[in-house]
Amino acid sequence: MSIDVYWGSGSPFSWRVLLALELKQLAYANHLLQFSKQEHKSPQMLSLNFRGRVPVLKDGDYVVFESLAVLFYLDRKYPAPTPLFGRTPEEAGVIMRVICEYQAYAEEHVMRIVSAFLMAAPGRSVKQEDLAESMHVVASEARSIEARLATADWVVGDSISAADIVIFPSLQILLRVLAKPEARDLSSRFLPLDVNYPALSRWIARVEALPGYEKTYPPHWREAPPACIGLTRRAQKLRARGGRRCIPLIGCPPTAAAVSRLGTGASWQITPYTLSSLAGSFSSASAASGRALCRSC
Ligand SMILES: N[C@@H](CCC(=O)N[C@@H](CS)C(=O)NCC(=O)O)C(=O)O
Repeated sequence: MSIDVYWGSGSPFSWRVLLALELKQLAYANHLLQFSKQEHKSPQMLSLNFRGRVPVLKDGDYVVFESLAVLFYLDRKYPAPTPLFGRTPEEAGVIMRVICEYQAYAEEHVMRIVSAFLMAAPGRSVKQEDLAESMHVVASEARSIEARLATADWVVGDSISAADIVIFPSLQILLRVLAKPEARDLSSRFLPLDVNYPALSRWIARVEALPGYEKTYPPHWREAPPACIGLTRRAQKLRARGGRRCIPLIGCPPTAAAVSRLGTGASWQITPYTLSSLAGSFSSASAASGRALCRSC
């Protein structure tokens, strides 16, 4: 039997499925669909998912869509090596509870913010008050996940689970959007992440360090690295003084994984200052490789 996965770059729902496949160490054929060409609405795709959405997973003759359903299927079908829904009924209950809470109280607001900056249709602007309200809800839901991660490495229990996989891609896309200069007003209470949500920030690095993670990273994000995730306090002061042409940035790139993704000669390099402010996030190899300058410098 062979597994086919149909997905879109930057789709947080698709990203969940890719992460699960990597965690399960499953071989799969990768079908990256172009949203811009409406490939997800082709007759073939509509025959797999009449809603014309991704992700869709086909395992032999069996087809499943809706990302959470795909995770559940994969876990039942391929329980080893990493169970996604816990090892005990109690753990499964908590994992599902956290996922349900995320979907019931946070997801809609995350997607509203993301859509407002990434997919705003001409003539259809989202009201600023609605965005501010969504940001408020997201910030408070993030606080409860932060509390969980303050005492554990993973959102539920002592190993990665479907709860991490469901939440992680949405947080990543949210951070990418909040890093945009036009989102500055909205992001000011949320960013820098490592200052406001240190446990979430460490958790992101933990997920990024998982084997296979790089294969799941949205390909078009590599071509267009995010804008700055946030300035360190010292960098803010330096900027206020106007004393430096180039400002070291915290969170861009946030981890050694991100550095290797961008590669040498990419838009970002690492300054010693950024390195010291992110002590622990960078390997000495990347420390040796240079300076981190703002893209606009
Ligand atoms: N609830 C679905 C959401 C899937 C979804 O909305 N996918 C988006 C990409 S992020 C999509 O395919 N959009 C295409 C469209 O609506 O035309 C899931 O969890 O899989």
